[in-house]
Amino acid sequence: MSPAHDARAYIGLGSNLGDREQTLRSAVDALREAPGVDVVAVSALIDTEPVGFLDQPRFLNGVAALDTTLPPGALLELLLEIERRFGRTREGTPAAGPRTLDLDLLLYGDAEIDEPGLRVPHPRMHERPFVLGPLAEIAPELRIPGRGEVQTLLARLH
Ligand code: GSY
Repeated sequence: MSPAHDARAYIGLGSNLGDREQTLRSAVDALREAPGVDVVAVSALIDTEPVGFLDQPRFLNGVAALDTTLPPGALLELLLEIERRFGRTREGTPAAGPRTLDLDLLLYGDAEIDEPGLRVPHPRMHERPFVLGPLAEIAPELRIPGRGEVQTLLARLH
């Protein structure tokens, strides 16, 4: 059964190790099966140049929209748990290095949260083409609280 609609959240999807597409599709399936989560849209998955730490394989990126009854902290815990299920380790690896799976909490409704380990909107999403492109595809009217319209932010990057 679909959850009552408490918040529309957006999740960044990324992978640059192993079978990237299989991992991202399976991670979205894991989200679909999670209690309190209703996946409402998934963007196309796009092959992208690494940004930031350049000496690593190319990424496959996308974005999912979901309606959730989970509060933001519980949603973040779910994302971290799914990352671990797909072999993501954070210990002993560079923070910006290769990863089997990245699930970033980008937006949680209009919420602006700045707590240790939980920053929403995601602090770098407004400058990342591999986030803004897929977001513009599935939510062209979306505004990022404190930053502006996704379409405008994306146009500025070109
Ligand atoms: O959380 C973002 C991880 N990441 C990516 C990514 O997902 N895609 C691309 N293209 N470059 C990246 N650099 C980092 S760090």
